[in-house]
Amino acid sequence: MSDKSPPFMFEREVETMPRDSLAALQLRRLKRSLAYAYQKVPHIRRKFEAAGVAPDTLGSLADIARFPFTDKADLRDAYPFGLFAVPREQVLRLHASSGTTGRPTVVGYTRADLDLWSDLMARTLACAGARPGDIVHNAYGYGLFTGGLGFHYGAERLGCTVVPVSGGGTERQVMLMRDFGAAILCATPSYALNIADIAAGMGVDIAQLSLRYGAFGAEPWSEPMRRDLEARLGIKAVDIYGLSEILGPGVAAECHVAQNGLHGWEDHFLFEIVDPETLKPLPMGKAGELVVTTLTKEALPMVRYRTRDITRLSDEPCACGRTHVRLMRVTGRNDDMLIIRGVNVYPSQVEAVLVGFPGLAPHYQIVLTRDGPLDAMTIEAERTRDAAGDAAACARLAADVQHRLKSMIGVSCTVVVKAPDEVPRSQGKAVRVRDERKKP
Ligand code: DLL
Repeated sequence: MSDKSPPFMFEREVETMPRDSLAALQLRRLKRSLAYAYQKVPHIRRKFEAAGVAPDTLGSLADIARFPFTDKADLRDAYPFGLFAVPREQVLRLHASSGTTGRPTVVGYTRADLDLWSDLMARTLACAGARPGDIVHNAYGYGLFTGGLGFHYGAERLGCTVVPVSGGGTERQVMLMRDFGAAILCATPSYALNIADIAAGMGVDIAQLSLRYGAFGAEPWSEPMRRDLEARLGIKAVDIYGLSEILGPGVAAECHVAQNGLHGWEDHFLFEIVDPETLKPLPMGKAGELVVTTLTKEALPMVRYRTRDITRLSDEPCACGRTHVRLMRVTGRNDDMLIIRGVNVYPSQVEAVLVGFPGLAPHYQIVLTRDGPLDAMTIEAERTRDAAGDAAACARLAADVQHRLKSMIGVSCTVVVKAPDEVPRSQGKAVRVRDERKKP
């Protein structure tokens, strides 16, 4: 491919549509989707009535701000199928969140939804650099989590050869990637790192294999982590975003061309950013909470779903030629934000300081404890194999990291440097925070 040829796209016409045509398409679809949700889902109808709005009062995209939000509590209250807009018999697939706090969140898909999902995942993978004919090594977990099957059907739709390996059995994963000649690795960034470590331990240099791109998402990660993964795996690492309540993966994807923000698939979703406190819409470019309305979903239409994810949008032209708005990285969920002695901290900010720090491996956990009336934060980091392991050297390294964290994010914490392999490894979404505050 010469530098001048446009990048491959799965649906070029819609992905490069002029923004005014895209807005007109969104408005048409939004009107239809609001009317559909109102008619088919009593819970949504009641919410609209309580807010004094009806679908036919929407004249412009901005009018969406008058409609009520939906959030996780709506899904939980309607557990398991209460928000479905179609009879259960028309739902061909269910997925669910792990539900660490109470009932899981259940989502459903009609045949048309599954088709749409495959198309959007084919677009997502192409955006990330995959081509028909590529071998796609899919290490996202298969099961109720949307990652595994989402990537699986998208890769097939694009015309790739899928290796449905799921998470775990990491040594075997390395062997299969090498022997089959994987071109695309799909995994959470933390699991990709685990794969890189295990490969190194096996004496396999993944950077020398045929791998070209990593499609990494399902958890927040940082630019230093991207650089680390790219160097170790010899790939371009691309960020993929999505959430089950809206679809699963396939809501937004970074392009391998610019690697600078994730194109949200605006022909199927309406994106808003609101102030997380006042819930008022924020203008393009301002950071706040991402709110998504589905424009074409059948089984589970969502109106103004509060993702709790913090990001900002950009409608600046992108080097890849796609016109769809970009999510400029997702820092993490509002609920993931830690408040340590009055300072707001996201785990991904801590990660950005730790990854690439001389002498540290890119593995960490944040432990929260009580120190009298105050919350205290301890960072458990891990030294690299070639860093000195004596107590004095570890204490010096810990002090350096502590100092850097204080100057970069303004937070005072304790850093403990552990021996190689002592920080737990991830096989899916990494557990970044261990909250020991509630324990007696
Ligand atoms: O994580 C869907 C997915 C699978 C996305 C595979 C990408 C790749 P849930 O399990 O419902 O769905 O979790 C959704 O994970 O609201 C974010 O808080 C977080 N998240 C997902 N992708 C990213 C990302 C899948 N790229 C929740 N960056 C979302 C930061 C992410 N956070």
